[in-house]
Amino acid sequence: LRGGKEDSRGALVVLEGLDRCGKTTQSTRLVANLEKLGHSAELWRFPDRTTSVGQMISSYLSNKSQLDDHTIHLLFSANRWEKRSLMESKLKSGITLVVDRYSYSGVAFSSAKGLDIEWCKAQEIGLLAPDLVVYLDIPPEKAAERGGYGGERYEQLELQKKVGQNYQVLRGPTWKIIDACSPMEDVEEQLQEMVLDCVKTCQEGKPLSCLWS
Ligand code: DGP
Ligand code: NA
Ligand code: NA
Repeated sequence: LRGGKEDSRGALVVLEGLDRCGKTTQSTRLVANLEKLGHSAELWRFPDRTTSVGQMISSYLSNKSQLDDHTIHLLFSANRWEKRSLMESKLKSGITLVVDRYSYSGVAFSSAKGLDIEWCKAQEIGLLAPDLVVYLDIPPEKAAERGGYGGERYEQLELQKKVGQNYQVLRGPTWKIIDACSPMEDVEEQLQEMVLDCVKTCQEGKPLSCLWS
């Protein structure tokens, strides 16, 4: 019986975009707004730098260590895999997860460095598929102007341009685009509206699926 209470679950919502598009601010506000409206929600982010794999990633991003491009790709992917079962149990217990970056970052950034896109995607097969991907769209030049980049490895205009092109290739039916150059309050409002819709269909029993669907 589809739509019964036993099928009810939280939504898996992913925010994607170039560095400095506003993802972190918006995902934080979104979770606070969802909770205010009585939904249980958690903010997650990838890379999750708190795990031991995450610490290797963090050290690489801050240029404290060097790794082969394939190796770091597999670490980013492993960092998502190590959270998969917790992710599934949270969703099944009715918690909506708002995730700041996911597999799309993995593919968009690594293929921008020259790795084969299909090889990049293959490492993500079987991870949970988001119910909604919101892309905060900003021209790379505008993002670079926003208070300057923080100096991490990928925060360079030429690379970000390629990342933006790769994101376009990855767009699919679960994607919604928001103009990240709009006033912050407008972005917040549009995002909340999209997510509430998605939360509702998941409460009604939309089945979980896996990447790449
Ligand atoms: P953030 O903590 O959101 O600033 O992300 C750190 C940086 O790592 C950012 O430039 C995006 C990049 N990134 C995130 N996920 C992946 C991934 O899976 N693979 C690669 N190559 N880069 C990623
Ligand atoms: Na960053
Ligand atoms: Na990641």
